[in-house]
Amino acid sequence: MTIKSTLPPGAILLPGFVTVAEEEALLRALDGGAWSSELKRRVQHFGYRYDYRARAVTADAWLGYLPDWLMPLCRRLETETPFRRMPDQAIANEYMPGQGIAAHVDCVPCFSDRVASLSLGSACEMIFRHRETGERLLVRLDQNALIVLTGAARYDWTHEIPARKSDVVNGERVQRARRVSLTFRNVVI
Ligand SMILES: O=C(O)CCC(=O)C(=O)O
Repeated sequence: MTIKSTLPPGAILLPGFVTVAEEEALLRALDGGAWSSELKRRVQHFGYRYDYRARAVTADAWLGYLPDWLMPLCRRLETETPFRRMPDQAIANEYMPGQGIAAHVDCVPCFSDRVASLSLGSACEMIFRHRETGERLLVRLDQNALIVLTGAARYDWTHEIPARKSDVVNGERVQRARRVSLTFRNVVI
């Protein structure tokens, strides 16, 4: 069965949110930082540490303010996107070919009502699944695009990235390359 290619209600996609030069600078800054291998994919946490086991952010999880190099992007999230505020937490995820992220809704008691994710390095397919009806939607997240999840997309649909080495895009098999995402949130504690 083919999956409909459309955004779930409440999801807003902003293609080309950063330029190639900005993308390179963000990737350089991330690769100059300390990637953690606590999961199958490597991650970096900024602002607050998210505890994957407890599925929680605790008050003692504060890591400090978001780094200066993220500030221009954070200001743009506040003024130019439906995210509409300064985030205080960010997680970078690195996906090598074959890696993905399991279906989930971002922790509801931990994070506020908006989540924004920027795709760097390459594109990917994100699958949304309605928590009650099981309906599935396929969304292509292009390199340098930003997706903002609000409303139903934030709460009523899970999102996931299938762990695959290639995807079929417009009928053609495309090998995956390294993708790094930067996901922004506001902690509620
Ligand atoms: O890689 C992405 O764009 C999504 C990341 C994500 O869903 C998460 O960090 O919870």
